[in-house]
This record gives sequence, C-alpha cells and structure tokens, in this order.
Amino acid sequence: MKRPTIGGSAGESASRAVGRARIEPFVAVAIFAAAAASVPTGPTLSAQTLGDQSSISPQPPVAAGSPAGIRAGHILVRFQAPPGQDVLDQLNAGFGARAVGTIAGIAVTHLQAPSERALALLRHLKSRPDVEFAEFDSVAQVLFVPNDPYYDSPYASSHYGSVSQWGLPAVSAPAAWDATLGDAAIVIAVVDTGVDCLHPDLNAKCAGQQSFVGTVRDGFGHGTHVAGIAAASTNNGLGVAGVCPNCRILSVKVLDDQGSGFISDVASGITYAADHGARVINMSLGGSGRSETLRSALQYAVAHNALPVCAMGNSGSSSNTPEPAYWYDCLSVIATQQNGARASFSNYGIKADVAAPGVAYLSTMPTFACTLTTTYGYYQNYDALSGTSMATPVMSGIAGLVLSKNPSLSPAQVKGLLMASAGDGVDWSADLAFGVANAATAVSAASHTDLIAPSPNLVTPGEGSTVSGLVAVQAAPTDDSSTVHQVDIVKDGTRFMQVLTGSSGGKGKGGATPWTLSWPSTSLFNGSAAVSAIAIDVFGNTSAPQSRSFSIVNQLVSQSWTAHVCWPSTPSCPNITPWLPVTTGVATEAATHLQGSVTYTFQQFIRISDFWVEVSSPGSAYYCGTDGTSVDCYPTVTLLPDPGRGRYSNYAGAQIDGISQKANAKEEADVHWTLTYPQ
Ligand SMILES: [Ca+2]
Ligand SMILES: [Ca+2]
Repeated sequence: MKRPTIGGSAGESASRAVGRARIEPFVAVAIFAAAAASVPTGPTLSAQTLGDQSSISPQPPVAAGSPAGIRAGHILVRFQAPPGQDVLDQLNAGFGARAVGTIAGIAVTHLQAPSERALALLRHLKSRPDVEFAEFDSVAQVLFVPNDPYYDSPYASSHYGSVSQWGLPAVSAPAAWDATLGDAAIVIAVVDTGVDCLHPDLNAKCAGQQSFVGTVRDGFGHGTHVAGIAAASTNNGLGVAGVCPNCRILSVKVLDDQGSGFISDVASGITYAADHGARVINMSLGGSGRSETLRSALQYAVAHNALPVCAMGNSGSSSNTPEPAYWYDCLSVIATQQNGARASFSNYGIKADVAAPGVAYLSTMPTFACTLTTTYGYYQNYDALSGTSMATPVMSGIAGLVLSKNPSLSPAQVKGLLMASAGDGVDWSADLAFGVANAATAVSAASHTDLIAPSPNLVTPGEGSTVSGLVAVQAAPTDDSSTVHQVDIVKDGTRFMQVLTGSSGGKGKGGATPWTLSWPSTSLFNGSAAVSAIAIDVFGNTSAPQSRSFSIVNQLVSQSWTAHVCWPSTPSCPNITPWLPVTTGVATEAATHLQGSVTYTFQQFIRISDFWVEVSSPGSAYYCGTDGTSVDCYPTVTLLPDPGRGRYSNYAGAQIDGISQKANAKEEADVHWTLTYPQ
C-alpha cells in the first residue's frame, strides 16, 4: 500500500516542512486521481492540543491532526472578547506571534508565528481560559475531477461538442423554468477561484467580485465553470444554460490559481458573501480539517439568511467527509452520472443530503488562458468537467430558483425543501442520500401555507440510558398539517448517524419499520453522548433541536506496534514504517485513540525531531504529531469494518522527521504506538 510521505528538508522548521510537503500530494490527488487511488486520500485535519492542560509543568506540545494541509505557522483563534494590545504583545514576546488579520463577523483572529513556535503557541492558546478555540489554519482545494480515462464517465474527451447539457433535464430544470426563471434579486455567491465576469455567457450575471487571494481574476478556471452551471445567461442564443437563468453571481475568490487555498480565506469569503446579499453560498471545495473557524462562518451565513451548499468530495468514500460538507449547516451534495447512479469518484454516506449531476458537465470556461487550459488541456470558453464541484452549483441553482419563487424562505427551509423534493420524496440511502434533486418539485413546493415545524419525538435511546453495540434508534415525529420528511440526529455540528425516514403510509425503506435505524455505538468512544434530534417536514420547516443524553459502554480493543526508524531514511532503515494492518479485527465502525512514544537512540546535529503516529481507513488517514516524545490523540478517522477472511480495512504506522542544524545530521529511534477502539 502506497502512503503519503511527510518530508522534511534540512534547515527547515518542522511545521513548515510538514505543511509544504503535505500540500503537494493533495494537489496531486486532485490532478492525478488514478495514481492516487492506492493512497489513503482525504486525510483528516484537526489540529488540536490534547492532554492535561491544567498542568503548569512543561509538557511536550502535541498536535493531534494530520499535517496534511496544516498551514505553517498560521493559527486561528477566537478569544471570548477581542484581544487587547497587551494580549497581542504578550503573544508576540512569548512566541513571536503577530496578528495578520481578523475574519469579519465571527471574531476570529488570524495569528502568524515562526513555524517552529506554532505547536507551542497553539498549546498555549488552548490552555488560556479566555480562548474559545484555537486551531491551525488548513488547506482547502477545488473538488473537480480530471477528465481522464480512469473514470467511468461516458464521454471520451473534453471536447464540448460531444457533450450535451444532460444535467438540466436530469434535475427537471426545464419544467421548473415554467414556474420561474429565477430573479435577479437572488444572488448566488461562488466562493471559489474567481469568475471570468467578462465571459459572454456570464457578463450580464456578475453582481460583484471580491478576492481574498490577490486579483479577482479566475487564474485556475474552476470558479468560472461553477458559476456557469448555477447561473449562466440562458436563452441568449449562446453557449450554455444555467440552472437558475436569472439569478446573479457574486464571485468571491478564496482559492489561488492552482485551485488551492486556506480555510481562513474560505471563512472570510463566506462571511463576506453573507454580508453582501448572497442568499446561496456555493462551495465546490473541501479541506480535510474540522475547523471551528469554518463551522462558525457557516453558522454566520445561515444566521444572515444565506444557505451554504457544499461538495461532498471526490475520494469515493463513505466516511471522513471533507469540510465544509461535513458540517450540518451545509446542504451537502453527491455527484451522479448520466444513468442516475452515483459517480464512482463521489463521496457519499451520512453527511450527504442530496445528489445532482456531476459527470461531464458542460459549462463556461474563462475566455483567457488559465491553469485548467494551459496545464490540463481543457478548452477556453466552454468545456466539460466532472466532480462534486459540478454537482454542487446545480443545487445552488435550484436553491436560487426556489428562493426566486419564495424569497421569504429561510436557509433551513430551503435546505429542507431541497431534500424533501429529491428522489422519491421519502427514502434516504448512503449512495444517493435523498436522491437526485428535482427542481420542478422543489419550485412547486416553494410557495405553501405550512409554516409550522414538526416535532422529532425521539423515542430511543432514552434520556439517561446506557447503550452498547448496535443501538436501535427510533423516533415518532409529528407535524401539524403536512408530512414529516426526516429526523436528523446531530452531534457537535454534524449529522452522525443515518437519517431517520418514514412515510405517511407507515412504511420504511425495504419494509423496515419507519423512523427506526440501527446505529453502531462503537463509532463514538465510551462516555456520555449529548445529541440533538431535528425534524423537518416536506416544506422544509425545521424543528428546534430536541436534546438527548445517553451513555455509551463498549469493550475497548487495543493493538500495539514497535519499530526502529532512521532519519534520513535509508533502504535498510526507513524513517517511516509501512502501513501495518489492524489485525485485531473491526466488526463495526469504530472511533480511534492513538497513543505513541519515541526513544531516540542516536542523534547528531539534530535541531528539532518530529514524531508522528498515523491511522488510516479506506478513503482517509490521520496523523498525530509532536516535537516531544509522546502523543495521545483521538483522530476523527473512524475504522471501517473488515471484509473478513483475514483481510483488513484499517492500518496504522509511525515515523520520525529530523530538522537538522547542519550537514550529516541523522537520528535513529525506537517507536512504540497503540491504537485503541471500541467494539
Ligand atoms: Ca447561454
Ligand atoms: Ca409543518
């Protein structure tokens, strides 16, 4: 099994080396997806300092999280109150940190410190009583899939003449247009790589352009394509049609000309869009983190009447969904192919809400040379692209149509209505969530008289109960005048188990009892779980959360490994262990706890040593690192069930990286690590 490597070159600080080296493979994943198939992709990033923070004795700083996409030296922090100059001076004196920005609306301060001090700064911030959260800034990427023969897309080349706009009839857009062509008052923000607002199929549609990363020009080409899908000029005798013909586009550039950017800029782009009249915020991008900054920005958008619409990502995985799609505030979109099935590259699973066309989607391309045309061979002006990046603006366009029909709808109502109008109107599946969107059904349901939210009435697990293994979850939702469509169980800002569904006829999917499901409690660690049940009716009316607390008690399984590693890596003594299978067995999806320690048996001219412990499951990997000698972290990666017969789904590993003082630096170490998980 190939693995991503974490490089560190002589003279570079730890986090800089890690950060830079980890960004490149992720770009490579986006460009050469077939080559990346054997690499655990979508590594999860959640930079958190764990351990006993009440202690005043010095402890090694621990970064739990993937180095994938950590932005070297950049930390996002929210204080309980805006920090005074004395606090900033203290952080500067202690850690060399300086404030380089704030994120409008959500009171997040962006600090930059020397890379080698960042772990210590993060640990300090997280120990302060006046800090609400602190985290590394992290990487976000566009989520298109390259047009190459390794995908089962039905088009043979990127020549647009051979591709029709199959996606519009697939979501019944032409029928929806009989009811509304959209309203210019409805603005769809494209938080992306910029938009070519001089494109003849877009120049009448741009409501504005803003950039958080240099000029507003779309030097990559992705944002222009996304914008055209949502709202290209339509019925103008030119080029392509957009899903919402009369909606306008607000271009908010947050990703650079390579299609890459940082969560801090994405968050700034979201709050900017919400502050500048966007009713829909399209995010055809993703990062592997679990950023409180991004979560706060999404909450801000919803509170300011804008619906975030987010791409599920292109790892073909049912777990470890990238953010922002991970967060419940997003309408999270799966990509489908022309036969209505899920595109093979599309992520799916419990974070997903709806599905929309995302294979060989023909749309606008910049009228000038950009990275997609010069580096990847796509055409200027118009071409077809594939990805959940393309499915997402289909949904944004439908949301625009719905809001054009009834602008008084809240973001939650639009989100609920789009879910309820998709597929067969009842069932949810991991593969397609509520199914392929239906613009005509959604628009026809936009104007209605039911404004009363249903009640979730979660039955089991009961308040204060103790659960283990597979747990029967049941609700008995009620509504005033229409029909309940779904009950979501949400924890920490994300849906964390399958959706509860039913129908007025009392039937559940496949004859199952409606409003029930079986949930593997091993996906959380033992302890108290506080969750919320949220019921949504067929018109999108969304209940207040019903709180429920219960306890989880499962058996804990552990497996340990030891290895001897060397830095720099040599053929006989690499700095990285192979991915080693978790052979103790995984029967139900399981939460993870990684602990590790390192003993350096030889060091010469070493300035800083990094020690990482890693776990991977299909579609994801997670890294916990320290410049000390031990790590103890709870990765957001879950282990997936083994296929059986001595075959394993999950792997673990460890590695060291040295930062040298001078030439001939080297070190050797014995490493020991343990993975613990409930079963
Ligand atoms: Ca057109
Ligand atoms: Ca109702």
